[in-house]
Amino acid sequence: MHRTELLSEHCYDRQRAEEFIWKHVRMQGFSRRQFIRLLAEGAGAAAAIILPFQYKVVAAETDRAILKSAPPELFLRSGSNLEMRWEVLYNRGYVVPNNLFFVRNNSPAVPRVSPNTWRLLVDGSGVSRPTSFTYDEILAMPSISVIRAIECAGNGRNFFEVSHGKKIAGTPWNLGGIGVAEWTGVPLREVLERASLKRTARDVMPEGLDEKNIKRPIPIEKAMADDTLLVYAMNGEPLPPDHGFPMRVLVPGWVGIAHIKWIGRIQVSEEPLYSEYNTKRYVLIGPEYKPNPPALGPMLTTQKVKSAFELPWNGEVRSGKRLLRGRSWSGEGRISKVKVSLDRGRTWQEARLREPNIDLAWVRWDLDWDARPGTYKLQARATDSKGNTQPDRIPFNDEGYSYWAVVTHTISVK
Ligand SMILES: Nc1nc2c(c(=O)[nH]1)N[C@H]1C(S)=C(S)[C@@H](COP(=O)(O)O)O[C@H]1N2
Ligand SMILES: [Mo]
Repeated sequence: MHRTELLSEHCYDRQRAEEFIWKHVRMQGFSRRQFIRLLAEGAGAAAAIILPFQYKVVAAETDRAILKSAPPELFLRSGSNLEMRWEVLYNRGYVVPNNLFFVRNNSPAVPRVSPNTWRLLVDGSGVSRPTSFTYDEILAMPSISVIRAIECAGNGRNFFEVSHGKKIAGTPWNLGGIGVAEWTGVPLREVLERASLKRTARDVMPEGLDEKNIKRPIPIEKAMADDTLLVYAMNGEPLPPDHGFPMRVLVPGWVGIAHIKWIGRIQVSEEPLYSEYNTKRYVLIGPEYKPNPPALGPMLTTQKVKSAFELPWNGEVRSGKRLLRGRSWSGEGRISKVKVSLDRGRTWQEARLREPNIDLAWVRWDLDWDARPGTYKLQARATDSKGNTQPDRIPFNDEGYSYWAVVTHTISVK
């Protein structure tokens, strides 16, 4: 098969499926000719006859685009996506409760999966014993809980319009495409090892059961990290349907799209894996970015350092003494410093950081503010533990990913 053909997901998947089935029929003593005949009956059918488990991921029933209630005072809705309103965090704690957590669905509907029939298939050239797990089998494995952020790569997209004067198609996030939760699950490493992970494994591609079968590869090193999890609980509750029930992956620090929801399959490969989500989308395309074949530009991996105020956009607050609050975060570490300006960057004050300050999650900060009537141009600039500081301006990219420059938040005090 030609290289270009492998860029088509369909060709690629078909070729992989055939290789996989061929390996198994050979193990069971079938001849090449019998294999070809089986293929002619359809790869799926062949797989069902020979394999002790279903090759194709189980089909899922679909439901509405979003299941949780999304009143306009809590969320900004855009199609199948819900943006968190930052002001709702003002009187909350460190984690974002499940009912307030943002939602980003690429497929038109939430798949409904029964934990009784659900299976997770781990297969591909990178494992020597393809294995399928039931819900209960995974629940019975040793689990851990970690507090981490999930943030959409497009979070902040709207600000490209402000900084570069260009409106970009795609979910119009302000900065509410992020949330922090406590995630409970089994280290992905554990699951891969139970399928006899090969030392030569290179890439790991979790695949969703939603209509678009969303999938995006991560390198084996990231898949084996202590806090990369197969997640089944969120803030102490079973993972809600909108967030990937029965299970999703957590890939700390990485772009939201890496955290595949409604997972049905994990392909492990000795060869680099590609999907349109790391070749055509979720890559940086623009005058200042070079193509990165087979990807159209640099692939997005870790999230940048950013900040937001716990205030409504273009909102109003009553005059008086108050705590001006916000949060800052980074996909590369924890936050070491936050500076705040009330006058669009003319003068700066250092904000007080409040515990906890967890790596790859966020930190809450505040500043005493004697808010007198008038219009304020608030800015916050964070620095993370790797020394990355939010810049004033970043280069444009066509899809509007990764807006991490300082944002001006206008507030009028009445
Ligand atoms: N299967 C599947 N997984 C998915 C998505 C999707 O559409 N389908 N969206 C991704 C994107 S783009 C983001 S930002 C996060 C959002 O997670 P949340 O909806 O739980 O907040 O899930 C990711 N995982
Ligand atoms: Mo996303």
